[in-house]
Amino acid sequence: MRADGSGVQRLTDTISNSGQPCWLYTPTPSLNGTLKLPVRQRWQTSYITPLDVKLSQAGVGRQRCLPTTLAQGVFTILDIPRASYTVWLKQAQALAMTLPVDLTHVPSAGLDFGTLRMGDVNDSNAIDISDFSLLAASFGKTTGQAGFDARADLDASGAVNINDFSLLASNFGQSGAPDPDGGMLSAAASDFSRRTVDLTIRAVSRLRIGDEMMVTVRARTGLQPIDAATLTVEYDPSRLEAIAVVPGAALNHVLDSTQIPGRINFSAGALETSPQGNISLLTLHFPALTTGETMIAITGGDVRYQGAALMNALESRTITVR
Ligand SMILES: [Ca+2]
Ligand SMILES: [Ca+2]
Repeated sequence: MRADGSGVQRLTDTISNSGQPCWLYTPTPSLNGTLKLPVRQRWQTSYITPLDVKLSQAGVGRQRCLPTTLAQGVFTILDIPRASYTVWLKQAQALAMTLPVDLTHVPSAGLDFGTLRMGDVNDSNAIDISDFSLLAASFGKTTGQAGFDARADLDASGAVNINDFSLLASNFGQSGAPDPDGGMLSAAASDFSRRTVDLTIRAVSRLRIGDEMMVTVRARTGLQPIDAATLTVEYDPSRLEAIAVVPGAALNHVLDSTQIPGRINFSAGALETSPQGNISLLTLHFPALTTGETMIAITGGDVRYQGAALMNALESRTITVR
């Protein structure tokens, strides 16, 4: 019985016809959740992990619970008011997910959330280069060592290594189900005084139709080391055609390289080294299709070192095709 007396129903005893009231216990529903944590072994302590669970109706959060999984990957939430809900679940290093549940007429329900998508090192509900950069900062470190960041130890092995990178890379670029309470967790505010890295374009400014132009996108960092970069390059696909995208050698772990006509998205990072100076991030090969003036522009980007945002300016270049 809850403090407000609900959960217990008063009935009149009709069997003995004594006229005395009797009490029938009708428990409020409970939820039994199951999930899998990739790479980790069930029945080991690494499977015990805190969760943030929110029950919402029509997109509005109604109840928040902070259960911890047992070693077999299950958790229970008791005493839930009878209704239908969307259950939003987040583990700090994984993307959030949702499942519907109807607890209107049942004493309990089971929900299988499947395998969590790991890689959200900074608990922002998105997996991007800020997570990669934090992982890179702790790469090769083990529990107890200076610089070890348990958030980057995605498989809870006690070491940040290539297994953690693999988990992050497999989910790179993805976001979790939105928090029903809205404001989810933004990454720590950046120190703008550290934003000193420019993304630049190196290309010939004039070429003849049919010529193949090589365009190199670089990070100009000065003495600032970097460990990850992401960028978008845009161009006019009626005038230029990108036929090859070649990653640079300095950020040698490519996390994303996708292209549609007119746009290239590219993300890469380094785990073992922290390059600095004039770093070639990628080289693009463009044959010129038509004469006239056209532009190649870096329209978005983010450069990181040990999680800190460093990007200052983005460059564009005008190209004349004769
Ligand atoms: Ca994140
Ligand atoms: Ca690990």
